[in-house]
Amino acid sequence: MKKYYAGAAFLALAIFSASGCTRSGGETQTESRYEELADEGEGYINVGFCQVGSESDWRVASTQSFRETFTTENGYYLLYEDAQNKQENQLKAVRSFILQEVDYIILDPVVETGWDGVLQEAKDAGIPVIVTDRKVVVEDESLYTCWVGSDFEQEGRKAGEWLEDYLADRGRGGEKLRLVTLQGTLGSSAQIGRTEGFSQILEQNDSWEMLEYQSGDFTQTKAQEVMEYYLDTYEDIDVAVCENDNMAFGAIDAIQEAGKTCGPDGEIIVISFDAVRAAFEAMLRGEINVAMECNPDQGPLVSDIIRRLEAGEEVEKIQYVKETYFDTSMDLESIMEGRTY
Ligand code: GYE
Repeated sequence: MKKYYAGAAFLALAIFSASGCTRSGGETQTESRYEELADEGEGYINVGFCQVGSESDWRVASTQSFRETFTTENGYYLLYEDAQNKQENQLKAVRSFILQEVDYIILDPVVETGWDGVLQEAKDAGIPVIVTDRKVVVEDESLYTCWVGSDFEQEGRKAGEWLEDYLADRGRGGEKLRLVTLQGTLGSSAQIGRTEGFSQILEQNDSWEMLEYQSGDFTQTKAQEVMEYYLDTYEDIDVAVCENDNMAFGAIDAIQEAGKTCGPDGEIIVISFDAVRAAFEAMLRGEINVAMECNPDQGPLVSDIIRRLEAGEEVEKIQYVKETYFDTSMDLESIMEGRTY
């Protein structure tokens, strides 16, 4: 077990000063803070987890999964950083984890690129990095130990295939269709994969016209603005593809405020991703047509990887979580009962 070392405090201070986080009391206070961490973490597996932020219900469930898994009862001491959706905050957090000599770094990267430098630093320090949920794209794959998360491209493809089947079942196959997409944070794996997967099916349907793509940054507020703009700009919109549930909620607010309707009995088909509890409720209210499942409960999977690494075992480089989808033709109330998020 590595321990935090007091010398790191001075370097850490430099980082926090640069980020404007120096506390009153300066050097001495910062140094003692790390000495405290050194004591607290002793005897545990020290894990630094760098989370994306708290932009959505999915993210809240993800944070809960990691916090509930990486507890002292389970043998872990967790250092948690919320990056507030900014890669620069994540770079600082990873560097501070390195300085504190944690045993493992868990990274959920906001965007895919720009990680080579800091991951090389972690590798040089001998700290394994487990990437979770979103992916990193790096020149040298040995810069991280493994990745566990969702197959976003498949989610996007399945959403497109669901739409094909839905229309065919209603005798609307081949009908001219106007779609808009509310994309997630640009450059994030969830956005890239979902956009790409859906567009593969879009290309196979000549009668579908994608009017526009705009990012709602995975948030309800931003998505509502984007949908308001779409409704002002385009007279007829048949489908809103929302790359997460919270953006679907924002889109629904905009649709209803514009005096339009959505869902299975409405004018606009709403396709969503994540399938959090509030999305089930929206489906039960008849506002969302379908939610492609994305499982945020990845803490236990990462813990299992760490346990295997601790035992000197090999781990698979890429591990996908199992997922399905839910739509209003299903018995949603009973499905909801067995779900934790
Ligand atoms: O879909 C969205 C969140 O990366 C899968 O991030 C995650 C996405 C999720 O903000 O709700």
